[in-house]
Amino acid sequence: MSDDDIHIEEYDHPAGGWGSLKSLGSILLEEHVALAGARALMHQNKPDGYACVSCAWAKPAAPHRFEFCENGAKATAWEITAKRAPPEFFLEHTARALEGWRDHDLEGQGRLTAPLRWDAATDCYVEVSWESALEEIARELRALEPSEAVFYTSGRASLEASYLYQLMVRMYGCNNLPDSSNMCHESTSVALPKTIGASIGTVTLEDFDQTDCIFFFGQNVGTSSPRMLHQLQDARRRNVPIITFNPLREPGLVSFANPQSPTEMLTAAETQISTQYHQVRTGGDAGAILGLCKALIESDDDCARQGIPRVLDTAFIAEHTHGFEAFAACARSTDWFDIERASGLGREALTAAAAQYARARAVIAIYGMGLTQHRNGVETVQMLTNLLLLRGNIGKLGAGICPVRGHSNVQGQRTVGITEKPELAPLEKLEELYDFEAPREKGLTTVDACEGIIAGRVRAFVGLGGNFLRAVPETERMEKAWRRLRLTVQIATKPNRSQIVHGDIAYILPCLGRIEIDRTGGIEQSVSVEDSTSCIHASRGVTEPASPLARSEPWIIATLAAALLPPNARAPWESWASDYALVRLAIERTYPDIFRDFEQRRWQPGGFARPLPARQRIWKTASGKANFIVPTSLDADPDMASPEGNVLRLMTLRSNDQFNTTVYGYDDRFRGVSGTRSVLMMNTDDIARLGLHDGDLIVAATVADDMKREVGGLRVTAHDIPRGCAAAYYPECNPLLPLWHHAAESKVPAAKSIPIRVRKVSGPRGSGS
Ligand SMILES: Nc1nc2c(c(=O)[nH]1)N[C@H]1C(S)=C(S)[C@@H](COP(=O)(O)OP(=O)(O)OC[C@H]3O[C@@H](n4cnc5c(=O)[nH]c(N)nc54)[C@H](O)[C@@H]3O)O[C@H]1N2
Ligand SMILES: Nc1nc2c(c(=O)[nH]1)N[C@H]1C(S)=C(S)[C@@H](COP(=O)(O)OP(=O)(O)OC[C@H]3O[C@@H](n4cnc5c(=O)[nH]c(N)nc54)[C@H](O)[C@@H]3O)O[C@H]1N2
Ligand SMILES: [Mo]
Repeated sequence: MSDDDIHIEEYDHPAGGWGSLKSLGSILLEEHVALAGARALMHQNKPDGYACVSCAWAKPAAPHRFEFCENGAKATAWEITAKRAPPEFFLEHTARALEGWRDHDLEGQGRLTAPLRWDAATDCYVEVSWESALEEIARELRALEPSEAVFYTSGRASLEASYLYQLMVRMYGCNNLPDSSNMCHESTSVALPKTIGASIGTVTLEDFDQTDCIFFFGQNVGTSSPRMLHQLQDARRRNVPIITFNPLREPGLVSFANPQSPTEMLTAAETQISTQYHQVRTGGDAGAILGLCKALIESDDDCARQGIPRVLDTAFIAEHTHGFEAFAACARSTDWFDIERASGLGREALTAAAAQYARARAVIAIYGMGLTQHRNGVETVQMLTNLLLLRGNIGKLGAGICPVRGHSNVQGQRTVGITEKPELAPLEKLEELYDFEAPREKGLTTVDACEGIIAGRVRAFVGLGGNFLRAVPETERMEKAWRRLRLTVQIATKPNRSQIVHGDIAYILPCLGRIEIDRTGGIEQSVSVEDSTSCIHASRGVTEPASPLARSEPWIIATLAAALLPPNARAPWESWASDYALVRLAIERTYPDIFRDFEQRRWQPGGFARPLPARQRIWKTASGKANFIVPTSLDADPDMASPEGNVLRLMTLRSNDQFNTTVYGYDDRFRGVSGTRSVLMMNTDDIARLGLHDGDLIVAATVADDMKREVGGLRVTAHDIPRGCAAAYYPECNPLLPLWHHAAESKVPAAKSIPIRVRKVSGPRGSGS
């Protein structure tokens, strides 16, 4: 890429709008699926169609005519692409040669078409039969201790595939089931059971219709869950205030033009999304939210003294909560100075936000990776529930907590047993149904799995989707260790680096995507997924499969299980492989409360909702109440010696042109970056203070004592971001993220607060100044 292709400018248009239509048309053309793509999109997120493979946002019962967004359409085009990576491609390029390829170019080859095995003599992946592949994988796994194998899942696989996968792994003998949520919303799954007795959000679409105030923390809606902009736009039409906390001024959170509304498009009308925008310091949310709570509690104290109506919902607090006094004491005694320092926000700004909160009958709090991917991610999520509990904003129409899930079925996978925590899986039930002894030892999280791979304790890695090696921290050490694995198996749709770097025995197994018609067993199969609002939907593919040799995920897992496990009449793997209705029956038997009448109800428009006791104010916690939690610290990053000085706090995030490690292209339209991903967004004062200039090329180095971690070739880019904070793209910057730098309890890598220093290499455009 030449420098002339790189453009950086400010973006001052609304999210959505013409820009998004243009971008959509071009990706359908690039993937050579203009017609097929347009046809498929009409079925996206529709009751009889397929669930989008991009984000997990709710699929309404009465969908829009076009119930998709720019990024969902990109994901569709990327999956149903006419491009192919057939065995010939792998014969032409050795694995070593492919190591030099960028993520975009690897996946850009297109869909995998045949099972492949790495051949040591030629260093090429070579076509093999399914039978021999699954036979050898099973043999290799049987030769190991079960604890030496890791079975990863990325959050796309259906409920059916996920259920079979966890059952296979447990019958094999371990709980080593890390998944992408270990890097994502695990902070939520650990935080919420202690506060409200649920591991998932409580908000449904109905609440969006009834809310009268929305708080929005650390989630980039315009890129990561654009269909939610419909709910936000509707709320704004009703004059509902939206109060946003984000270090970056993200255009999708500022304003939106609906590309599906002809009038808005013709008149260039746009909706203001955020009514207050607080550019909190990265990692400053615990401080900011404590500030909101302090303002509310202190004004409530005033009301109590004056004998006038209270600010807090004292009846709710008395009846439904535990620990209020201790939390209130903490809020009262924390100094505004400390809150301002931690959050980077002034007392007036926080008091103004608290005043909006106090005026609202029902408040929704939405959040994403900006809260969960910090060392104190769990406590920050708990702080957010503290705020909601103050005015009874859980278990009330129009109110609740709304973690925006990442992958399209990541929440559902947990529902059917994908978890490394044995206590969260229905082990007794599984034992009763399948007559085996389920393992009780704790399994490995993503971070544990990485440690095990580096230490050589883990010998085999099976990936059900995803691109583990690129998604995890500590890229360089991980790549070295990955090569020492005995067995690597990737069930995937596209080539990626987790396959190209590989173990002694390595397989790539091509699977069908969810958008494709699945004719396994000679019938048209369908699958099911759960969205961010806990509604469970059927999903049926609509396009022809990429290759006759690609197999469905349920088939691959069930066939591997049949080869791997001793015969067991109770676990009919062969039948499961060819009729997913039988898998759904097994899911219903395992979880009768959630999946009653699963086969029928999943076709209901809008899906069927999981029972959620917290919505009814039934608190499944140890105290039987909703718990206030006192924070141990407001500091997002105890490792960071001095947040001032020349240390910057780096957040690694997504562009508008990627889905996680899948890089569609090199433009981040909303942030005004095009033609490159190698940028370091910085505050102009920091640029000047550190003796840098916009456009300088720098090396970023992690501030950590244990070893050197660097990423070079980054271009200093002035951006509207608080002083002391910086931003760059994931996964390119993952070499900077130490494996030990993760959230307490949840072990989610703290990808949003990496302490770094920068070193100049050359001046703008390589002038060497
Ligand atoms: N198009 C597209 N959609 C996606 C994905 C994708 O890659 N592309 N990924 C999917 C997945 S798996 C996930 S988990 C979600 C991720 O969706 P998001 O949660 O939106 O994740 P990020 O892009 O990492 O951005 C996080 C946002 O948090 C802000 N932020 C960073 N640090 C802080 C902080 O300390 N405090 C606050 N308040 N804000 C902060 C950033 O400025 C950014 O706006 O999206 C899903 N949807
Ligand atoms: N620094 C930093 N690191 C991060 C993050 C961050 O914000 N910053 N975010 C973290 C988060 S939130 C997440 S969720 C993880 C994501 O980590 P992963 O879920 O592991 O990664 P993806 O990029 O979503 O996986 C892409 C690959 O999935 C395969 N694939 C696509 N569709 C299918 C399918 O239908 N079936 C199968 N079997 N395979 C398929 C394709 O081959 C593709 O190459 O990354 C985490 N890592
Ligand atoms: Mo995620």
